[in-house]
Amino acid sequence: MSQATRSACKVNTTCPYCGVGCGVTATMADGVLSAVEGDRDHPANFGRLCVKGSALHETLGHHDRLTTPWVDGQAVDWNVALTTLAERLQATRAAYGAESVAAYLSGQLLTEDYYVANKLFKGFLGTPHLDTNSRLCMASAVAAYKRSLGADAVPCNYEDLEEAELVVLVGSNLAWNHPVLYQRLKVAKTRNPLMRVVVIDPRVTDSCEIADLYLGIAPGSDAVLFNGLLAWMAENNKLDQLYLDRHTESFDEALLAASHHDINDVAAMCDIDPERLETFYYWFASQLHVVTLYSQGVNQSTSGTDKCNAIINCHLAGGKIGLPGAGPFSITGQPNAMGGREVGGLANQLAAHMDYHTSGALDRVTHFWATETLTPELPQAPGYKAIELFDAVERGEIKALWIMATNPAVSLPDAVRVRRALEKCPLVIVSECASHTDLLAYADIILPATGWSEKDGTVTNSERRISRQRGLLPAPGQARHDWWIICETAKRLGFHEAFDYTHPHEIFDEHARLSGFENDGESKRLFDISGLVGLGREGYDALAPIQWPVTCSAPHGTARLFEDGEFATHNGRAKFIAVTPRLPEQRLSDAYPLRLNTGRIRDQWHTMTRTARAPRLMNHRYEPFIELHPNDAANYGIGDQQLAVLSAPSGAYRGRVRISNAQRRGEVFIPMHWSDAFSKSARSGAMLKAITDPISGQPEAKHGAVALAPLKTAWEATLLIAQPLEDNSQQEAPPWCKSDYWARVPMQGCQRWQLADAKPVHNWLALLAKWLPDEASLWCEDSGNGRLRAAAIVQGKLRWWLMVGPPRELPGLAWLEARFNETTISDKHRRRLLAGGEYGAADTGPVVCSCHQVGQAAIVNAIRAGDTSVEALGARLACGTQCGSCLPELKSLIEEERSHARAKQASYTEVA
Ligand SMILES: Nc1nc2c(c(=O)[nH]1)N[C@H]1C(S)=C(S)[C@@H](COP(=O)(O)OP(=O)(O)OC[C@H]3O[C@@H](n4cnc5c(=O)[nH]c(N)nc54)[C@H](O)[C@@H]3O)O[C@H]1N2
Ligand SMILES: Nc1nc2c(c(=O)[nH]1)N[C@H]1C(S)=C(S)[C@@H](COP(=O)(O)OP(=O)(O)OC[C@H]3O[C@@H](n4cnc5c(=O)[nH]c(N)nc54)[C@H](O)[C@@H]3O)O[C@H]1N2
Ligand code: SF4
Ligand SMILES: [Mo]
Repeated sequence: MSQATRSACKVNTTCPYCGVGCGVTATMADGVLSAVEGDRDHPANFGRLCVKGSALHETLGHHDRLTTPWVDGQAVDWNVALTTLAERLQATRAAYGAESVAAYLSGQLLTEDYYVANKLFKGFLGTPHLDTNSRLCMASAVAAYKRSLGADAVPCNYEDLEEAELVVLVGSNLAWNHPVLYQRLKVAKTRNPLMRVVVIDPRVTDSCEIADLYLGIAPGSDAVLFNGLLAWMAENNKLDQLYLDRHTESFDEALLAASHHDINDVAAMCDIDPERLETFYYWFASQLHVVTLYSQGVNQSTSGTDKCNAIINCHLAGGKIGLPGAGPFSITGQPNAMGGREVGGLANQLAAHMDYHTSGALDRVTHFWATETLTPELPQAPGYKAIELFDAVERGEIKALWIMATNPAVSLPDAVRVRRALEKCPLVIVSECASHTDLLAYADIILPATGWSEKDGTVTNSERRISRQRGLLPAPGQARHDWWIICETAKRLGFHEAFDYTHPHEIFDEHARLSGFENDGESKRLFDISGLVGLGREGYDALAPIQWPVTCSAPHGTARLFEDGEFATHNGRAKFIAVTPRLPEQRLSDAYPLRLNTGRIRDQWHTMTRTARAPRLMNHRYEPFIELHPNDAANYGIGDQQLAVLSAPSGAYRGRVRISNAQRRGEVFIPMHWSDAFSKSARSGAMLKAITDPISGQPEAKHGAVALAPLKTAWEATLLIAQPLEDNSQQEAPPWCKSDYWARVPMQGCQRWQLADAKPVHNWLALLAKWLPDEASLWCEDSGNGRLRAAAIVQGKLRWWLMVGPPRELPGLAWLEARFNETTISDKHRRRLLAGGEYGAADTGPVVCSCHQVGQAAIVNAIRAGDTSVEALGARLACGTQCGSCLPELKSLIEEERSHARAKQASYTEVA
């Protein structure tokens, strides 16, 4: 190959994971995306990436991708798929009316995809039933901003976090879920020693690493706490009376509702120490530059909207908004949850930040989309929000449902019922990239979509910043862009002219025009990007990150909103909301006595369809788990690392127990990531009731009620098996999936299966012969204690390796993983195969630093050898020196070792 074709080029794009929206610089060489690094000029991250972002290039490749459309289980070409889709949609509408058709979208679509989907369903199919997974995520934050500030508008930006004197994290594990922002905050705190950080979360998280004060509140008690703060500010003369008079309304009502309890009562209701509470109140009230950053611990609640408003109330009361370093900052989860809201992709919105009841909106949008002559006309009122939508599917009212870029069979609460509803629905259409998701089993029509690195368009991050995602690689097989799929369907439905786009820049242009259309005077909307109209293909391709609004008076975008105290309400005043705190609706009982908290882990993204493709991201937490307080573990007679089962009326969850002082007593935490594609029974969505906030419709995903019991096991085993050569999308589940417990862990060149069952196995070798085509070549058995190790080598290649025994007896698996990637196993390695490592090689333990694959055992040994700072550990082992996501965990390991050493010292002193 010539030198010229080898030359690499760098292209800037945006990370497709969290709402931080980091700029990514991709290195392209010979048509291959060979490396990624943080874009140094992107204002969200200035060159940083977290562990997920920096593994993006490891998640590519065509394996396990959908590459062809399917109709009724048959692979078909696009023409057949689209024609069938259009015919069936048309037939459904003709037989049952426009409102029998619905769409369920995702904050992971690009703005252009979202725009055409919204336009097709609401504008041309005339159905209001189009909602999105942002309902599970941002709906409460949106509703609260609208009630109080008059628009769904995040006032702050990332620099405000750096300029604040006090940052309050409420229900946000920023260190794991918005890691680059967390790193920025951490650096700012080092630069400004006066800056304080408060963490409010029932769980001690890695974000507590930088906390000056931690309030481990009772789940669901946030509104009590912030109401208490409002009352305390009033009592202690900490209100900004001038701001209240000039820029707000309804303060008295809000204060009255907040003044029912004194600080001791509030502390008791939140189950925290009153002195710590008062410290927080004092800090908040005495600083002007306060940012309260909140996320799912607040939003995912049946009173989530009120909780957000209780926070906003305190900011308004102190005039802590519209200033550098101040404001109520709802941090966005998905990469484009904000973009979806901009186009109007929620069931209660119409389009472009216009609601159905917004004065003149229906006429304006009808006019803009030129839908005057259509029957039916635009829907006249809001449609079903996510939970209601699936209820309507179950009732048989919705007959055709198109789901794009989300996996409701896993991520919706009461997911078992969702599956029943999908089974009953006559037409389920799924647009998806991955070939193995739980949802695909329910689809009549499957449409293969392009994914990150292939798609072209825009996303908006948490600070209202619009950035380009750029298409770098060709689509695998017949996969197509989501906007193309939607527009081709629209054309086949007869709407050729309105959907005749040739490139996403044309869609973006229309979206920008609509945002500025009749946007003045009485009908002024805050969301206005008319300054980006007419970019053309070149301007669009070169578009640099920019924060909306972008208008002729703010052509370079707007960093901060409401600086003049003028809000987007009808009279320009921000409205205080009177909040009456409510407890979680899912109540504990004798049968279900434990509070279930669900959330995210550092290295995985949602249902793992993308992050599990990078084996190194599986090493931090490789199995579904249940985090449990030591006293609860003792009460239930469950040891650390033992398997256990949680049950709820709607389902069960099996995972490995992690005993942890980070949990409060009576509360358990499980990750939201595992689906049936990765484990036997570990879907958090199956454990939650589908109860929602009456205003936002957001479900209560943080407050389930469950029972706990040990999982009975006669044996546990770990099986490593070479990757099947063929794509296994159509294969049946392997026989060991009949075991009571399994979890699948993709590794480099092999798959790991963790297995357990209650029935004893009397002859393992006979069972293995049934399970696996290749016979065992080596084994050693200790039947006395039920242990076995075995392996199969075929033509010099390692085919599988098995250990019967608890996983804590496993050797470090990196050595074995390397053997699966060898064409021929050497005699020397063959002799060590059952041991699973070189003679005397130390086990490195579970991986803590994913970037450099450094294990816990190695870190603990280094600490014991005298490396008592993260810098020293970094110098010796390189851990924590790349993305920095593991630094909190390194610190807690150092801390743990210190307290072990202290405890040891104390016991020696006692003896002496
Ligand atoms: N690694 C990773 N990062 C992600 C994602 C991912 O899948 N993986 N997903 C992205 C998305 S879509 C989202 S929405 C964000 C979510 O980001 P976060 O909101 O930070 O994520 P969660 O882990 O769901 O929940 C946050 C915290 O809320 C706490 N909590 C539970 N109940 C309460 C309560 O009653 N009060 C308070 N104050 N806290 C409570 C939990 O203990 C948890 O630590 O993360 C984004 N970033
Ligand atoms: N128990 C519990 N449940 C929760 C939560 C919780 O904290 N606890 N959090 C909720 C929240 S905040 C969220 S955001 C949701 C997330 O939940 P989901 O949206 O269901 O999760 P994902 O795995 O991100 O699903 C996205 C799907 O789209 C596919 N995909 C990726 N890119 C594209 C694309 O460009 N086009 C198409 N067509 N497909 C694509 C992916 O392969 C994947 O299957 O989960 C919610 N559910
Ligand atoms: S912080 Fe979020 S946007 Fe940035 S690299 Fe990590 S996952 Fe991507
Ligand atoms: Mo989310």
